[in-house]
Amino acid sequence: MDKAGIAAVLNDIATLLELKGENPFKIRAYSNGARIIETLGEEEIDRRVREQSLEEVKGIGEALAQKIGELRTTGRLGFHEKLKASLPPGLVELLQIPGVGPKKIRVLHEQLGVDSIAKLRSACQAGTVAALAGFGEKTQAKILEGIANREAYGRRHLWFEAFAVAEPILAGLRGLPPVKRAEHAGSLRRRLETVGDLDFLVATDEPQPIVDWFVRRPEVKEITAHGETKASVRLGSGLQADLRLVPPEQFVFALHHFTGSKDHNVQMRGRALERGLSLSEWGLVPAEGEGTAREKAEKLGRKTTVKNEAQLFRALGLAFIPPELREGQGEIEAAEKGGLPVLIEEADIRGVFHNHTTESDGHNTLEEMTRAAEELGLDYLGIADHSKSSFQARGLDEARLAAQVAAIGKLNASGRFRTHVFAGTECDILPDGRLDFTDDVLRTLDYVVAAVHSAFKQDRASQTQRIIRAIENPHVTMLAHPTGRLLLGRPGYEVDMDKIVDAAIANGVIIELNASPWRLDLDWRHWRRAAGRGLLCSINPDAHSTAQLAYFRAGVAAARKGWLTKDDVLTTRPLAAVKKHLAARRG
Ligand code: DGT
Ligand code: CA
Ligand code: CA
Repeated sequence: MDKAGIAAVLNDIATLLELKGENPFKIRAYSNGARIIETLGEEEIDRRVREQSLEEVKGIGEALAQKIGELRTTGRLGFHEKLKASLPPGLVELLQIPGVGPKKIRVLHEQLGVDSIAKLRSACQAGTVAALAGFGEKTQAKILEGIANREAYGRRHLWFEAFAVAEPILAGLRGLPPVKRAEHAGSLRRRLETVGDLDFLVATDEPQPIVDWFVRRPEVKEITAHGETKASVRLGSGLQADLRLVPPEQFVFALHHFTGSKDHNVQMRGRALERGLSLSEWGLVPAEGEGTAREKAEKLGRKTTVKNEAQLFRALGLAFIPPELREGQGEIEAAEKGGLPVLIEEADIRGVFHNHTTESDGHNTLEEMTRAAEELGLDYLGIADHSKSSFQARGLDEARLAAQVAAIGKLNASGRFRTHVFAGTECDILPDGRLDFTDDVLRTLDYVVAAVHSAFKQDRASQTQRIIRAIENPHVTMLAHPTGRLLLGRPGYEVDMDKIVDAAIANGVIIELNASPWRLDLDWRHWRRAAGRGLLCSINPDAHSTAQLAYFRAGVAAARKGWLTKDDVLTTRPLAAVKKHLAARRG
């Protein structure tokens, strides 16, 4: 078992022991052990298990060393399994309800037989929780509210929407006089496709007025924590936001720490230790010597020479790692070797493909879409309305498509807009992999986006074969949203993405990065390897209105997470080069 797995088991043991009411020192030994194991290298763990020298690591006692050894060599731990079996499985879940800690859970379980969230809700509704010693009406009401909130707010939020909520808050923070610096952190700054909560970080010597400003924002629905250097609130949208305030000299370290990801941080701390340094939210200090990392950092205080993140990375022999890449997926190795990509930027985008008009299910006309694209400064706009099989989206038949092609030709010839319009189609891939239009029809278009909109439930092999058949059609320029997933909605259909990427490369077909914030499909986790093998990307907003053309920004964020450079993306190329690419494709 790898160290992340071992740490997870140790943390789980700590929680289970807490539920059993075990001695706090014993509990802390396990949670400390989990933290320590994450800072060790995998090779070091192997060596120490072999040499039975884990106990020499500070904070790991004999009992813990034996358990880590068992997990490492067998992947299981008898002690953990017995402990789990001794508690009803629903008890652990109860920990997720705010205001319900291990102590209360024990009482609820012993006195009322509560061992699940559903039973806890019934007990509250029946009023029996309020009657317990140490609970009362207020606690009971709070638990019920917590259960209701968990259902309403327990979900994650789309990055694009969360970012729009966060921007004015950040601007507001930056405008407050005592604020020296303010940034987003967490998954929002890393531009993960969904975020759990918003994280804000502020550098200041005078935290109180800033905390007060934050909790009094009009969009705040509930204050969940209100401290001197920290606050948490629930916003109207159900989104939770955390604010942390630190002294200016600590800002860079806190920013790096609270940006995460956790995996990235664990690797960075390990790297610091190899250099005799201890990296934490407080600072970068010598690992040896008296005192905690925090005490040492506070002693160094304003003398720290690290003033920005670039200097923090440099202090560990690394090039600056953009937040989007901080997912613990090889970015540190790349930064060490000077192998980080020069990531694509919003300003690199010259045009957008795969957009809809009122001819199918869009909300704006061809002219309105073109004007909006021009206002965004785009050199070209690709229209691709639905094809006839997508009747629910008012898909175009051959005659309406021909009329649209003529209208686009006329608009381009009129010279009314600086933005060139490409005529295309979002052509359905039929269940057997044939396309919705014949080759003779497809030939009349500038480009073709092939898309699955039906028969999602085919088995993996047939679905893969179906899509590959479409890719092999010489008229297909790009494949749309290759898994069909809707974030927070439905998972994608089953496909062998490696095979699809191979087929796209072999046939010179582009795969889109559908930039709709609900899709972001193909997922960023695939792009680094796919582009490395030669796959060309197109960042397509799939806009159904003029406002949605701006979705390309969410696409650029996802592309950056996928390590993509300007050269990996068709839509960074100038109009002439794109015309040439499309013409060559049509042969
Ligand atoms: P989210 O909010 O679930 O989308 O993900 P993050 O990455 O924003 O996580 P969050 O808000 O829990 O914490 C922000 C960052 O703080 C996280 O990326 C790494 C760092 N961090 C510091 N201490 C901890 C810790 O004890 N646990 C976790 N999970 N993260 C920590
Ligand atoms: Ca967060
Ligand atoms: Ca947070």
